Amino acid sequence: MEVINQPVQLAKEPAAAIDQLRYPPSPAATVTDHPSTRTNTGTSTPDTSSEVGPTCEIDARAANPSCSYPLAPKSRASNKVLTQDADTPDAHVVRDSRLIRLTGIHPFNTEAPLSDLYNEGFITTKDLHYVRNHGPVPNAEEQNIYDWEFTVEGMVEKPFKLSLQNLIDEFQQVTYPVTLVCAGNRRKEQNIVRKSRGFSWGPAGLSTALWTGVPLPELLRRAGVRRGAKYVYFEGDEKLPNGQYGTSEKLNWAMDANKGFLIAHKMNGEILHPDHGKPVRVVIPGQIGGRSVKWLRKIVVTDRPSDNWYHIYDNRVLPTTVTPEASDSLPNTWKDERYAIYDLNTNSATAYPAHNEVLSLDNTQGDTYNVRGYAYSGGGKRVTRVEITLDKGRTWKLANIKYPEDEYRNAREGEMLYGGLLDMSWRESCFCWCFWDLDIPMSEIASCDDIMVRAMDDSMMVQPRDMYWSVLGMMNNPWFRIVVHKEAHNLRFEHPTQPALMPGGWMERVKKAGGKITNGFWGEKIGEEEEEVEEPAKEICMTKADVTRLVTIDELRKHDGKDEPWFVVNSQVYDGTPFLEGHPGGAASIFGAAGQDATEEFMTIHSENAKKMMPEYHIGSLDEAAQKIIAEGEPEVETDEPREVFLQNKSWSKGVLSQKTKISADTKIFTFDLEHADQVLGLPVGQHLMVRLRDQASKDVVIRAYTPISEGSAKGKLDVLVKIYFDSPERKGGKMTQALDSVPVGQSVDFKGPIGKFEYLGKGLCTISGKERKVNRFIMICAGSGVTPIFQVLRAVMKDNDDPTKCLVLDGNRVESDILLRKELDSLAVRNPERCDLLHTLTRPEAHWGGLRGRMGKELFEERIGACSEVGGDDLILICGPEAMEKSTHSTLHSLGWVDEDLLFF
Ligand SMILES: Nc1nc2c(c(=O)[nH]1)N[C@H]1C(S)=C(S)[C@@H](COP(=O)(O)O)O[C@H]1N2
Ligand SMILES: [Mo]
Repeated sequence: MEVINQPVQLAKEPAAAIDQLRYPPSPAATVTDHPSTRTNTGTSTPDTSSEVGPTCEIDARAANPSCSYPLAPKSRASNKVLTQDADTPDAHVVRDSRLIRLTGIHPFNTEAPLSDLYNEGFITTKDLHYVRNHGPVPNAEEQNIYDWEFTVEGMVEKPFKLSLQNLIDEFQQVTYPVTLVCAGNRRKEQNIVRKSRGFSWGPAGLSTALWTGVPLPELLRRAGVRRGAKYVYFEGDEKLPNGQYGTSEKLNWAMDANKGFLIAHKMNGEILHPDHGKPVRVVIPGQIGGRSVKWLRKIVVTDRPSDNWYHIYDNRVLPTTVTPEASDSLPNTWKDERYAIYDLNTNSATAYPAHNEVLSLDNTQGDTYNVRGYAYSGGGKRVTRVEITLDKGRTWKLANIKYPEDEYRNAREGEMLYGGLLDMSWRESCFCWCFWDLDIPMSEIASCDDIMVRAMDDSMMVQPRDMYWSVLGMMNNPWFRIVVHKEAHNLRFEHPTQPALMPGGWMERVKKAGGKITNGFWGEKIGEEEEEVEEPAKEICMTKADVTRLVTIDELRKHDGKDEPWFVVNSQVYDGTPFLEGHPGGAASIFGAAGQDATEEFMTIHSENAKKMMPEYHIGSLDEAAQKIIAEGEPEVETDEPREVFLQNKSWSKGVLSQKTKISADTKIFTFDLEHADQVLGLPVGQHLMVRLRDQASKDVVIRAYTPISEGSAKGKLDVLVKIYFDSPERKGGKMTQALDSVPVGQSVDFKGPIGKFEYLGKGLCTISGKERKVNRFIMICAGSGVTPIFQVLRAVMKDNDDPTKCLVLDGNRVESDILLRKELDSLAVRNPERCDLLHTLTRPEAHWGGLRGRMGKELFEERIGACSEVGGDDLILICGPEAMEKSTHSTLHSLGWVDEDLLFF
């Protein structure tokens, strides 16, 4: 492989000249060229200036009294660990109580009140710097922070590991100001238009600090980048639901000193604050904050963009046509690099007038008001124009712009700040926010309806009037609009939104009043436009209007058997008899509820459609005495007699979680101990059980049906295989599966059952809703974790050598590693070649995959299953998978002539 040690050599330019261009000669420049010859100051002597904290300000000023560049205002010395954080994994982090929490208590995602942020000036203190943490903050203090190590590896000649101490000792340090902006800045505005998959940032999701560290090109040069490498991946330390936080960048940007990629270990002259990456982070100027990986552990040079979950499913702007629901099934859209955000877009917001600021109109003749705020652009571009309109964009006024960043460019040659070279004179790029302001006569403000601002950058791109809404709600940058209200002798100003769940702002107000915010006129009525008022979600009525009968507890209790099973939901009494056959959960689950209050199970398991059917079965309501008895709950019947069978259909039995076995990235087998070693589970083949637990976060009770993978006749133990749908920053995961995953070993979970309308009796005989049916061949179609009930039936069929029944199994997955119970399935097929035909098909197979490819659609079914030859014949199709798959399978089978009589959906 050809070696590119210094990409500059490819350009046929003298390397030294380019280097000089990038790093103008300075007293320390030679050190950079020969890092190995530099005398190491010894591991026990960390950079002392970092401990000096605020006095750095004095040092910098003393070294250069003429310097005019801003330094950070003083941080609050009194900050300590906040009581809110005490019970979280972040109990080691000292924070400022002014920060507004956007995602509850934990993880810590916060912005300062806009006025406070603006008032701090150009450099933000660590107290008010916005924070975006996907998970817990690593505790770097668990070791000496200077021993913190990270690697430089991948497609490099000389991979190496570096401690923070090495980073400080062996490389030239630099310092410069950078504004970090979260891609979600101003997202609340998008969320009001339409809920996106992201939490609600106000306009203060940005901050500026002086970062000290080593330019990334220096590290990459030491490692020697190999030919063919095109990307560089950064990975953080903290463990998150979807793996480590990591993201990649284009390598040629990372190598380019103009782009300013920095490996930083100081912020405003101090050791990094834990929330901001203590002790080492990446800082990538001009780009969204999401690329600046904190708590850095790995730098990996690669030939392709990262497949880290957070690189794919975070920090993207998908086309505006993609809805949150649709995005779930568009992995290729997510992976499309064109939709990944790197450079920031041009944006601006108004800090003053502040939200709810009130101005008296008395004696203001001749006065002006100084309207002011911030603006920024991306990729090093400069904000070249800021304009204000008081008449909805018909006319504009030019605002003044201040660029404090320029003041650092005037530093003397070789000037040091916080132990790093302050060397920006050669770099044209603008990596920081700027401030704009304009004095506007009070008379004009008093007579306008709104004040709007827009900025333009040096490529003449101007902020748009209209919002570009997208699934993740990122990069929101339409004109920032403040509404002016005239109230008696006062003016009151109203910003678009307030951050997080805080009420307030014209957007919310306009929407509630039925205005359509995206109509091009900020939701104000134009002409005869129809008002669209959002319907509040309606409670579904489950009662029949003319039912007046009062039911006593004795009456209810009489109907506790298979004969006329009655059950109670929300104090209303229903007769399940007419629905025994039609119930998708089988008659058994109605029998299970007979004579009882089934509110909890019913409400958590059933869809809106199911609820709509309820009036048909409504026969009365419980009388007061009965309601009281039900509300107080049943006394638990305790018996000393050890029970033979674990599952009961009328009461919950407790299984104790004894083991969690991880079998893939998101799938685990949960093993429960039954009440005693000889107790049988008691689950007929083909049936399911209900699992009940309490979600620790919301305290809600959750109930779901599962099919265990242990056999129904198994004794003492119960194994349930569960794919866990983790929460992601932008999407709620599975409530049940995550709650189950967080149950600690040793804790109990409730089970009840069996339920289900299908049962396999053996030798081809089964029952469906109680009716017997003889089957010669099962056609089993499953996907993902839908394999579990299929597996249970398949195993029972194959276990009995005298059972002549055949099985065709079609198991669809995405990639090979997604196939669940692979070994078990394959071994059943291998041992029964005559009877078991097992086919795996993958939609995203790796190159070496030798099995079927593609979706489980018409083509596959036609070829493998064929058309239905006889309705109610010898074939029965069992189907289990995600809802979308079940639906499409249903219609495809219909088109092949199969009818519902021969289909069974688990
Ligand atoms: N390791 C790690 N790095 C991370 C994140 C994270 O959660 N973990 N969040 C990213 C995002 S989305 C942003 S906007 C910035 C925020 O940096 P700050 O918290 O220092 O302001 O950090 C980025 N780097
Ligand atoms: Mo972010």
